[in-house]
Amino acid sequence: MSRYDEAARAAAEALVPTVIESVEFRKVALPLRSPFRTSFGTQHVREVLLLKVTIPGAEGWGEVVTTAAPVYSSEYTDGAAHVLEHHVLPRIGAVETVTAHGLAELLRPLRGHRMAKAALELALLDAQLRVAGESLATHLGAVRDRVPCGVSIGIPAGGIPQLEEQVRAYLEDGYLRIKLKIEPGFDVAPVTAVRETFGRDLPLQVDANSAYTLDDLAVFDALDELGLGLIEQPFGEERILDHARLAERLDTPICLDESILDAAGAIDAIELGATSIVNVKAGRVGGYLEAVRVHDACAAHDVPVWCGGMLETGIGRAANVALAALPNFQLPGDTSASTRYFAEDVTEPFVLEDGHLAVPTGPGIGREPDPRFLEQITVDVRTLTV
Ligand code: NPG
Repeated sequence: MSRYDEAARAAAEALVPTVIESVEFRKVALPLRSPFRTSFGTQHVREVLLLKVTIPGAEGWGEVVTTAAPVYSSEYTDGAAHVLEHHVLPRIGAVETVTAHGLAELLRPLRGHRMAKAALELALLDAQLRVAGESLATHLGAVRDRVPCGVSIGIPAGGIPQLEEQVRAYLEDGYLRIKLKIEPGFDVAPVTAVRETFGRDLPLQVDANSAYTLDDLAVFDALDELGLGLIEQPFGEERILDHARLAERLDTPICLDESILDAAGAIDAIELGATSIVNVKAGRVGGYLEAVRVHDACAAHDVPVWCGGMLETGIGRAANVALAALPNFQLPGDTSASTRYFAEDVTEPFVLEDGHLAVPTGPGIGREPDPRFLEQITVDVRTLTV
């Protein structure tokens, strides 16, 4: 048994199986401070489904990181609510007790829907850790008390001048690396401009969100000249070998995001030569516990990882920052401060200090939403008993 397996077993054994009394489904709409445009669309408001799990002795929170429409992946928010209500909760109701560490196995017969499952697992984990008096960071194996932060910049309506203004402002805020969203027609020119304006030393990477195909090699050959830290998810989620072909051709590392759905898939992609750096998002891989397994699998292959973001509220952000404190998170994440997204966050905000966010130390995720603010931004709320 590896060190990681032993640590995982010890962590799992620390939590006592519990009944789930109820799950609150709360859809909230948080206005974004500025629209966020990627190759798959523009978001003006972060509409997000929050889950509150009640167990004897505690409540816990989780965040469904889906988009409103199935444009990042096949999951979407109302679909996640449906699968949770009609398929996930009945399976939980059918067993006496559950523990966060057993949830993925219990739900294995339900294919996919990883973001929905991940949110429930997080809410249950948060509640169980509050009962146990342990922080999520400690539970997952964190080795740092603060994490270095990058920022992801959407495609600006105002073109290159506005992009450069945003890069300048984020660097002044202290962000340690810049990620630019690209799409066909907005790629080589803006990235070249940013490189020329801010110099070769600026830690810079790009994210295509699956928008290209192997017909676009000329774009990637040009990007390869720009000294980027990585190129993220150039091709479709299923196109693993295409990514391997591109990786073979370029000096710039290819980093997969959408394609990596679990630890076994991460190993496949690494061994096929399709990715040499991995973006870890807990929702995309079905939960924070599987995210740790992805982290461990990458570490075993000497592949560094970093923590992606899905415009999370303070709830998901708290958990992301805990995850990003694990040892193989070697690059700054998309774990930006609350003010990068929202005028007001649902929890105590995450504040950038010297380019870093502090890892929460309280029990569970270490943050609680403000009930009054939650009420103000709630679009829909209902409570289901299990
Ligand atoms: O800082 O949370 C953040 C955003 C980072 O670019 C980012 N997220 O494709 O990775 C992505 C993108 C995203 C955001 C995807 C929201 C889906 C929803």
